[in-house]
Amino acid sequence: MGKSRRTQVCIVGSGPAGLLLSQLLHRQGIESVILERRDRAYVEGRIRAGVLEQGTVDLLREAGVADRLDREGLVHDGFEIAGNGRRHRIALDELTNGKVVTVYGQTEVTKDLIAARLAAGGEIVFEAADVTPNAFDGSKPFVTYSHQGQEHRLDCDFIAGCDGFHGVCRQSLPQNAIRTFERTYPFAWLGILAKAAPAADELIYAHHDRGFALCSMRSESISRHYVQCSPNEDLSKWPDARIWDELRHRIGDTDGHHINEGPLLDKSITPMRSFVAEPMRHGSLFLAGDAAHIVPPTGAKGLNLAVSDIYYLYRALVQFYKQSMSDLLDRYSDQALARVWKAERFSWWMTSLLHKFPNEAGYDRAFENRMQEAEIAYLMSSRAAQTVVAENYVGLPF
Ligand code: FAS
Ligand code: PHB
Repeated sequence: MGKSRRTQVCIVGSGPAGLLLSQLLHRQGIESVILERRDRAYVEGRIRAGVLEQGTVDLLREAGVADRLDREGLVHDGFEIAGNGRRHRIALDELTNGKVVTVYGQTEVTKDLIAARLAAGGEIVFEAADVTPNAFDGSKPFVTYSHQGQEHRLDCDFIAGCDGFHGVCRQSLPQNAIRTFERTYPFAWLGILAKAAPAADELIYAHHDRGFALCSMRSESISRHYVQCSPNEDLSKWPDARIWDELRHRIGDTDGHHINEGPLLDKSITPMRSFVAEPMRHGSLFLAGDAAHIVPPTGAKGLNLAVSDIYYLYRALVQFYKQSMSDLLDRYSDQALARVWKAERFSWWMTSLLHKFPNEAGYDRAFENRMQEAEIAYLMSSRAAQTVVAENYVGLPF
């Protein structure tokens, strides 16, 4: 074994979960090292989430990384649902006594966190290969990895598995140590990032007979749109013109919003799944973010759930190091999962309500399609139903 050294918390993965945990711990004088498989450009270039709950904004402020977010983030106090030939605005602030969301790309959150970590002398080992968690059943875990041809061993007190759905940490757990729950959906999202003004001032979620569509944004000059497609879609069958045409059909160009075309900066397919691994702790290894759970992006919960996991894990680690207590660490998995499952429910419900489900062989979905239409009509007519949507969309309390 080559170089051997020690830190307090070894964080695997430099996505939002890993970076935010490292930054929050640093501000409490707790040392961490982040081991990241990819290079910095790849991590900063991934185009993903766009809507931040208030709890996420508050924690980014507490981490001292929200200056640009506060300058450039777009505060939204409502969004629209289109369906059954109508549109209805969900007035978030009115329905939740003033709560709102902020539109600010995950890529920007990641860039702000990486810049803050490096400016503070934080250590992010990019292009760390063969990262392997060891001895996490006991109190002397360590992580091995290779970097620039050199083997390394990093001894630590805790391992934070922030390495996403395809990461190594959850896969390193003994099969009988976790129980998983999964639902895959018979559709995906084709997402585009375009140099074009947004279709409207707020997001529009559309249920349509041709499939779901979502018009979102990143700024006044950058649009982020999605159309439902098949899970094994061939991107080459979706030239730009077809995407713009589908968006126009599904959203409906009417007064108050208009699909503005422009050059595409990105075009990609996002699979849709609901997934939870229980528990989120195994000995001195703690899973957080996509490493532990996945939601379909319809409810804009993925990034925000990663942040709430970090809120619980950060507080627990501070209690351990500052007060030599571990009850919050012992409660981490139950506390995080209680909020995860509520967000899983909302994301599953919003996905089931707004997407067009294909008829399966020998099963006619005519009744379910009418149920969708009836639920959308009820949602548009009931303040109580809109309040349920609004309080979940702005984010349930941590
Ligand atoms: P991440 O996956 O962001 O980060 C994990 C990190 O670990 C990555 O940098 C990875 O390279 C690294 N890693 C993996 N394996 C490793 C290993 N063995 N060793 C070291 N490092 C390793 N959410 C929304 O709310 N709205 C959206 O529109 C939305 N769109 C999405 C589109 C796509 C294509 C994907 C995949 C996800 C999307 N999400 C969306 C969810 C997404 O935002 C996640 O919830 C968020 O990135 C979770 O952050 P992390 O848990 O940090 O995981
Ligand atoms: C986005 O802007 O990428 C976005 C917004 C809301 C969602 C999903 C994605 O529900």
